[in-house]
Amino acid sequence: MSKLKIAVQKSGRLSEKSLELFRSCGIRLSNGDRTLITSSPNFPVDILFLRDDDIPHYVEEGVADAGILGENVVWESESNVVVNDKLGFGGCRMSLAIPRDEVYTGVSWMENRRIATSYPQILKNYLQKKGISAAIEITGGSVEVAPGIGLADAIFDIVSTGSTLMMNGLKEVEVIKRSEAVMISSKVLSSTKSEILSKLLFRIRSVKKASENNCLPQ
Ligand code: PRT
Ligand code: ZN
Repeated sequence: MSKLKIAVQKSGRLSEKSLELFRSCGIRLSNGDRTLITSSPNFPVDILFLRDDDIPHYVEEGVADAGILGENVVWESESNVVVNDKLGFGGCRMSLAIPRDEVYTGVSWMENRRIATSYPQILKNYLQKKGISAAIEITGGSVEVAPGIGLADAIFDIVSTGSTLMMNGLKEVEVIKRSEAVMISSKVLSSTKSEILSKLLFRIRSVKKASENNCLPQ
């Protein structure tokens, strides 16, 4: 029988919550370590554990049929997949930040500046839309240290509580997008797999609604 292959983050902020989502929908998963793949004994899904950055491409290519990841990663990849539902966890902002002591004069402050980010595509699209020309410095991790070490004048990064910015002497000046975990799927699913996905999304929506109405034990 055909199963729906769903990619989730192997180890990171969304991993536990993604697995919890399946459990809350009554989908049992074998408890083994997160090897590459695990299946469910009571629902036709296989779970694939991957780095989040690989998920859009794998879904686009049909290696996985669906995936759970931050919508920010989907935007950055500009991949051709369906974004189904927002899942209600992993919420964050994608913001521009500058050194605390700078006087911010609006987005034109960014003109001819260097902005460090690990989301160059989203930033490029935003700057283009605003008609701002700036140099984008692509950094893999620890973007927030870039101004302090003289690599950039500003950063574009994910913010949730704001404490990372604060600890690095930065202030948030523009919120460009708001992201959260989403379910994506391939544009070309067989009818059986589409049906499984619909059933899964129906369960997810019911669980979400029930918890919003506080009818489920938390
Ligand atoms: O290994 P892999 O590539 O799979 O994981 P990753 O390291 O790329 O991603 P991970 O696990 O850090 O984050 C997964 C997803 O969680 C992101 O793509 C976002 O959709 C979402 N998310 C939610 C966050 C945050 N909140 C968040 N606060 N991702 C990262 N952060 C980081 C941010 O980059 C910054 O360094 O936390 C810091 C800011 O947090 P505050 O609370 O100090 O503002
Ligand atoms: Zn990643």
